[in-house]
Amino acid sequence: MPDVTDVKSALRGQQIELPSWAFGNTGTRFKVFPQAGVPRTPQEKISDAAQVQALTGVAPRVAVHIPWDKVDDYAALSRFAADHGLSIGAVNANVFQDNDYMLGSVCHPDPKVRAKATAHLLECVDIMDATGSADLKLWFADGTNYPGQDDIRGRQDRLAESLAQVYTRLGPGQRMLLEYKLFEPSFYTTDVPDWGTSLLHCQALGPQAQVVVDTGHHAPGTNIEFIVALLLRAGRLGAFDFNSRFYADDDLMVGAADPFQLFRIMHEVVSAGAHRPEAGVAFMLDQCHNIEPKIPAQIRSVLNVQEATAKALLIDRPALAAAQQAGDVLAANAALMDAYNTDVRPLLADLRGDMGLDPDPVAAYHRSGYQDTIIAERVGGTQASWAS
Ligand code: LRH
Ligand code: MN
Repeated sequence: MPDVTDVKSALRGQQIELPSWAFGNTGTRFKVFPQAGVPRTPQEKISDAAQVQALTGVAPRVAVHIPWDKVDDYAALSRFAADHGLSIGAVNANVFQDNDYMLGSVCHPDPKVRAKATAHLLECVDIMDATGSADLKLWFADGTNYPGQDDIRGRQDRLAESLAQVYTRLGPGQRMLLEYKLFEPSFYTTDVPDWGTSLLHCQALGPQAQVVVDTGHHAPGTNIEFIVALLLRAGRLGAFDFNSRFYADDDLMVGAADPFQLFRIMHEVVSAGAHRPEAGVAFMLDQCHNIEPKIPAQIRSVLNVQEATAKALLIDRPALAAAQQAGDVLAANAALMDAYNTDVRPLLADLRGDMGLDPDPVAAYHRSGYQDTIIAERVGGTQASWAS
C-alpha cells in the first residue's frame, strides 16, 4: 500500500486553478438567475476566490476571462491578487460574444473579422505579460450550422494562420492552451471539435502549444481518461477544465455527476506523475453555479478533486502492475476499486489539520460570515455575469 505520508505530501502540493467567472451570475439560454452578494468587479471575484484558497490551501490561482475581467491596470490587478494570497492564472480570450463573430472569429470568411479576432488574442498575451501569467487559453465557438455553409478545410487554414501569428508572439515560458468542444454554439461543424484537431494544430505550432481537456466537451460515452493518457504520453496535455455533466456541456461541479470518471482520469494523471505541479498540467475548474451559492460550490468542487486525487494516490500500484502483467483481470480491476471505495475524507481532514486549516472547509466558510458580509456590502452596481 502507498505510504500515507507520501500521499499527504502529494495532496498538500496540489494546485487547483479557479475560474473568475464562476463567481459571477451564470445560467442557460432560458434564464440567468441573479444571486445576492455576487461580485461586481474583478477585484471582488478575486476576493471570493481568496476565500476558497484560505479554506482549502490548494487553490492558489484564479484564471481571468477577457473582457469579463477587463481592468485599466492588469499589473495592479495582479498585485491585488497577491495581496489576497493568489496569483493570476490563465488568461482566457473571448472571441465568441461580439456581433462580428456570428459566422466565426479566426475562422470567419472575412479577413477583417479574422484580423479583429487575432488582435484580441494578441492583446491577451500583452495582458499575460502584465499579470505574469504563463497560459493563454483559447476556446473558439467557431463553427457552422448547415452543410455547405462554409469550407471546412478553408476554415482550418484560417485557424492555423491566426494561431501561428499568436504563437510567434508568445514569450519564453508562455504557453498557448487550445481547448476543443464537440458542439455548441455551433451545431453542424465546430472548428476545434475534438482532441485530435487540437493536437494537430498544437503539433504544427510547436512545443509551447498544448491541449486543454474540458470534461464537459465530449460526446456521451467518450472514454476521457483514454484521451488523457494519450495526451500525457505525447507530452501535450496542457490543462484540464474540470466540471461534470449528465448530458452536454452542463458545467456542473466536478465530480458531482460522475465521481468515478473523475477518479479514473486522476488515475491516469497520477500514473504519469502529472499531478505534481512541476509536470506543468494546469488543473482548472470551469463551472457555472446557476442555482447554487457560488463560493461554497467552488469549495466543494476543490474537495471533490482532492478526494479523487487521494483515491488515485492510494492505488496499490505494485499490486496493480503485477495483476496486469499476470493477466489477472479481476485482481487488476480490484486494485482500482479498492482505492476508489476507500473513504479518504478522514485522511483529507487530517491533512487540513496539518496545514492549519479547518477539517471541514464548507462548514468553516458558513461559520466565517463572509457570505452575509458580501450580501450586505455588495448592493448596487452591476453584478458580474456572462451575459453579453
Ligand atoms: C466553453 C468554455 C471555455 C470558456 C467558457 C467559459 O464552453 O468551456 O472554456 O471560455 O466555457
Ligand atoms: Mn472550458
